[in-house]
Amino acid sequence: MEKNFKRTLVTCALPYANGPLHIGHLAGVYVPADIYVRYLRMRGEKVLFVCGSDEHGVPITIKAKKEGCSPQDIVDKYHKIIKDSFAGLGIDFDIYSRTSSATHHRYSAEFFRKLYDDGKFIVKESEQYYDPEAKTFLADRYIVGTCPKCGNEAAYGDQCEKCGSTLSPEELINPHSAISGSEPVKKKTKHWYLPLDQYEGWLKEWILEEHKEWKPNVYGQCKSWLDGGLQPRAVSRDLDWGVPVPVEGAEGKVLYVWFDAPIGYISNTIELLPKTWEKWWKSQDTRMIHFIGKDNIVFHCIVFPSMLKAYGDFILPDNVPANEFLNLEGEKLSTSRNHAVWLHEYLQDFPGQQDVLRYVLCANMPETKDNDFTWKDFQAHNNSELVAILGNFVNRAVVLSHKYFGGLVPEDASPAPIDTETLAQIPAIRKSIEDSLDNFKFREALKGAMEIARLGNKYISDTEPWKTAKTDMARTASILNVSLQICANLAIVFEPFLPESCRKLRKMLNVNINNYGVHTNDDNFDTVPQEHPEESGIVLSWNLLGNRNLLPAGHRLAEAELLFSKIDDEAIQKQLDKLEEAKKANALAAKAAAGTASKAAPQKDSCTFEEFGKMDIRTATVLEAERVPKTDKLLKLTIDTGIDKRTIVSGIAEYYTPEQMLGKQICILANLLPRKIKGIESQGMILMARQPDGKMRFITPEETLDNGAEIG
Ligand code: B3M
Ligand code: ZN
Repeated sequence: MEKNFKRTLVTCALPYANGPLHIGHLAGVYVPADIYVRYLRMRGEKVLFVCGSDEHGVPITIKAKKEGCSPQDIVDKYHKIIKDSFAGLGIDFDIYSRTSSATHHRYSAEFFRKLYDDGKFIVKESEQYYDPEAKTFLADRYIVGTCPKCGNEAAYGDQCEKCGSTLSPEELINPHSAISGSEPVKKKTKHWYLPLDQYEGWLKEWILEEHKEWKPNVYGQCKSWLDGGLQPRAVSRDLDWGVPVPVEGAEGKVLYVWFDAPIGYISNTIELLPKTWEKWWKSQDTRMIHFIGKDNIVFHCIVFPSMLKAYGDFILPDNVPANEFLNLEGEKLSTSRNHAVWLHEYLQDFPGQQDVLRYVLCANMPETKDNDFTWKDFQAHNNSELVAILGNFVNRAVVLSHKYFGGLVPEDASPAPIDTETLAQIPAIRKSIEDSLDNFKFREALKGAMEIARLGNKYISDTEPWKTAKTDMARTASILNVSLQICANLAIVFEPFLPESCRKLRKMLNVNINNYGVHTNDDNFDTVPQEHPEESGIVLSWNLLGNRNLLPAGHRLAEAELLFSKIDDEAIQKQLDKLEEAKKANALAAKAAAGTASKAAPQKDSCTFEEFGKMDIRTATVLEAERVPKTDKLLKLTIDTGIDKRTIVSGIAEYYTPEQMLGKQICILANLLPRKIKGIESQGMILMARQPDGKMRFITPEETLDNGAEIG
């Protein structure tokens, strides 16, 4: 943090409001961002923490069609689920708004219009797929067909979700519109493009030269994009869900979702701070940090900065500490396969244990490479670290202080070497935690915090105040004083990582925290502690970390409360079973899909309506049935067609006995030219359905009809 800045704007990728969030999102983006913001605030920095739902884009409209509701219904539903999950996990944004808000629509249209008026776009005509029946252009996602690589009949025009191949609509076999089912045609359309190629030189300088400090995964991805050469990118789409393009003659067009979504960071700031938002976006002494996952790097490092640069007065991100992906039990997290731990379900299954998930996800954060979450590891982190070390130490210190000193902080009258040596280690640990956090190394920082808890736990185990209490109360007082000072230090150092547990810990210690960040209005950062200020004059903040005298002798403690509790094997097994069930359901679905995809006989050549109309298909009833001698497969049937009584020879003896046939109502092709089979004239054909495995069954009307009823 060499640069001289006065405030920090922290943004988190706006989650798509087309589904709930899972632990991958949390570990990749929101936990690190929240830790970082809490840390800065405790250091007394002014921070604005902005997020919201990304509510536009084609997937939302597809989901709405599938569920038979409007896109607005979809985003309303998931916006709420997502927002509640964040609150449940203590991810504490200053604003969590949405891109369907009026402010966002107005501001993103204004942003586009300014670039348009300044001549920053180019206009291109191109041929795009069009649904002639629904009279609408089709995004690649809206075109469905058979995957040329794996035969999946429900592949999208941009991707096959079964085999994971990236596709273009041209590659699909039998492409059809997801809206009407008709075959798409190509049609000319006009779109606005941001000519990224014109920004390439500037981007190379700005990123590759001036931001060598960015994380290697981020820098590397930017470099490979820039080395590959940039192309103009369309910023509009033919779609009816989104922000309408604010230009005449642009009916039926909206801003491309990746154009309007990052503007959501700005419009959400405007919504919160209508008068002073520009200070956060346009003054050089503001530092902006984008927290995102690795799939969003190009948009945040290349596209959005180019948009901001094109506009003019905006600041650019100072850093974009993108993470890699989190896997689950050794496999990729997958929304469509339901291989995920959903946050709203976690919060239900583990009430009050949000910090455990924050802790485990931070300990396994995919900072430099993809990483794995397993439920066993989750249990181990909880039981052997949070419960056995941090929780156990705090509990012993507070409970013993109540037991021997009536809940008052005892006096440390005669410090022993072990006391001073233990406390003396904290400042160095603090230094290394700060280094880690300043460089977005959250796992390392968490390890540092845990080191202080280990230190305390070891100290109290080594000094055994429950034993000294029998012989030496002065010594016991010193030990518990030191232990409580360590507890107060823990309340500071863990606040960014485990906010709910630290709230409990502060309550036990009867202290407050100054996290400086709470917004009351446009210009006012409230620096007054928010918690029970009347009870205690003690206010913790980051700059006190390492201090040996946070709690004065005589200070009253509140009752001890357990910070963490053991998670048993049963709870873990339940989660593993849940994943296993999802797997089984997937396997079944895949089997069913593979069955229909590969085994069903290919469709025959097309016939015309007239050709079909020539067939005289009727209901009829079997009057007599007998085997045709010397054959295995043939039955001779006498049937009543409603027109006449006639004979039909049919190859169904493998599937039906003559007795089973008597009295059955069936369907026949009545006007098939007669043919001789084994010397018998067969006058028509019985309609049968043949399964891929060869099994045959009659087509019979749903209820008995008159014979001779016409079918067609
Ligand atoms: N909604 C994409 C994603 O979740 C997206 C982020 C927008 S950030 C401006 O991957
Ligand atoms: Zn495929």
